[in-house]
Amino acid sequence: MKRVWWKESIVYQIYPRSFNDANNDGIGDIPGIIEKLDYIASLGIDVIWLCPVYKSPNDDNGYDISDYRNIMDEFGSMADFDLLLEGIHERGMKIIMDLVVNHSSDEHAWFEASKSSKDNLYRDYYIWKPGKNGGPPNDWEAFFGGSAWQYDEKTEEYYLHLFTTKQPDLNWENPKVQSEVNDIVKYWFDKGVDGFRMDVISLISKRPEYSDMISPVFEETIAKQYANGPRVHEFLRNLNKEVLSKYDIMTVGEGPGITLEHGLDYVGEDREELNMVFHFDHMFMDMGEGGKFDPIPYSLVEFKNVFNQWDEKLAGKGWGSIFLGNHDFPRIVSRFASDQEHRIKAAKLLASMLLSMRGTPYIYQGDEIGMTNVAFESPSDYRDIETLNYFKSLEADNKNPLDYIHNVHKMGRDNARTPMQWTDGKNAGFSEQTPWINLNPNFPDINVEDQERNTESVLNFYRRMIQFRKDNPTLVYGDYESIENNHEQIYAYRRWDETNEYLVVLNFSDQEVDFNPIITGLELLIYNYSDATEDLLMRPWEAKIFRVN
Ligand code: ISL
Ligand code: CA
Repeated sequence: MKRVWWKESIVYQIYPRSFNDANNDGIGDIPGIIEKLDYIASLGIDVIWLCPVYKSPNDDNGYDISDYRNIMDEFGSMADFDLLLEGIHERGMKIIMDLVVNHSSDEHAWFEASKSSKDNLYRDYYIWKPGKNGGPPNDWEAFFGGSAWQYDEKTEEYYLHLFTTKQPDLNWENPKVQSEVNDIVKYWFDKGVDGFRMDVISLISKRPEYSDMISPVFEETIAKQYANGPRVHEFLRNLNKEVLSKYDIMTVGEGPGITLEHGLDYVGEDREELNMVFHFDHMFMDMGEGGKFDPIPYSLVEFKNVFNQWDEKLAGKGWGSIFLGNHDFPRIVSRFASDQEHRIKAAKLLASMLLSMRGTPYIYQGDEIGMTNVAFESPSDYRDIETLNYFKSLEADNKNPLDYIHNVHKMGRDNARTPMQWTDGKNAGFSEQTPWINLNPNFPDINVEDQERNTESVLNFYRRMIQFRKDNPTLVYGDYESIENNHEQIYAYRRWDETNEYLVVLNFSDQEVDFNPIITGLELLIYNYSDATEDLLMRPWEAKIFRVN
């Protein structure tokens, strides 16, 4: 496998609104990030992925952009951004931005022009269709509920929005839209940014038939109808040829609907499209028939299977990304491990996994201290548009949101959006002002300051694990093979190359497990119980990494 920096990098994702508030208005901002750059560097991070900071009316917290070349007022100014960029580069780190070009904000000048008349120059920047039988052009549903079409009285047509009504989809069939995107990307590269995470890039090419939904199961409709449209690869190859290929940058495409079958089409080394994708095969495993807010338990066997299949598919041909959560999903320790009595061990176990797999690891802010889900009591404590729409839809069905709030406690996106817990002081050191969203009340127990002082903290475990990966390129490039795939509690795998071999054993359960594969010559290197020994009698949430001699 060809050696390149982005394969060897460890990425840290920042959700600016919830990271650190420097001017004390209750909202995280760019100067707040600058204050914490030494902290991020101290973890051993190579690349920061910054969620959107562009001008936006914040219907979807910055994923609705009204100006791609300016900074959101609440986050600071372009001068602040330039300082951030400089501060990151000075510390030997890189920065990737979020590129949200499946849709813009309805307050973008393009859309304002587009909706003003049928014959204006920007009409075809978006997707407009006449209605059918007095209703929308088809029965497509939006990701966050309701029809994906919005009627506009002025020109008497509907526009497509796969997300909220304030996020109209751009029309990539229009070559002018493609060249606008090229120019935006070039603008940021010329400023010095080191790459992009591309939001819902799997959705940019629409199937021209616009036929009705093919399945009542929304996931299936996404995969077979919304995603991987006929021209997506042509669009990405053009972007690559015109802009990406001219810079030493990294790209990671986000993709609902990017299944095993499609992965290599995006990231195959011969494809000249993207470096990596985020697929969601392990992100939808615990959603029942009713979708996101109908959670079901996940099975470890299935979870391992997802990682095994993807690794096998990409091996030698493309590169993977390893992540367990982000700003759209529950906290990883609450979702895939345990946030009760074993929380600290469980968080370290997940760190052991994230940082020992083949593929570039992505750490979401707060996971490095083991932050957990939050259970707000009242629907009015929630801020996320997806969650608010869910409450609205319940009310529309004459149901009481309070009877369903437990689903939001489990799955809601705000779980990952409570402010970063820096200290046990006022507002967890996030801000002097009441934050835009409530804190998780557990901040007196879970915070950076406390964990800095404790050598056995989750935070210091992350530091050790990151250093361990850096010292051992075998963990980056070496082969991967999982053993005992049908074991329901243990995830165990080997990583090896010509010179080294490691064995990772992770007990994903509250029970003690006597795990007995026949492997000799084990030398214990990394562990999350201070009195760990070389045997494989695995205590609850115990993690061990061995050298195999
Ligand atoms: O969060 C999800 C479902 O609850 C995902 O399906 C998510 O909507 C999807 O992965 C796309 O996410 C990205 O684009 C959205 C934005 O709201 C998310 O924050 C972003 O990560 C629209 O831009
Ligand atoms: Ca602020």
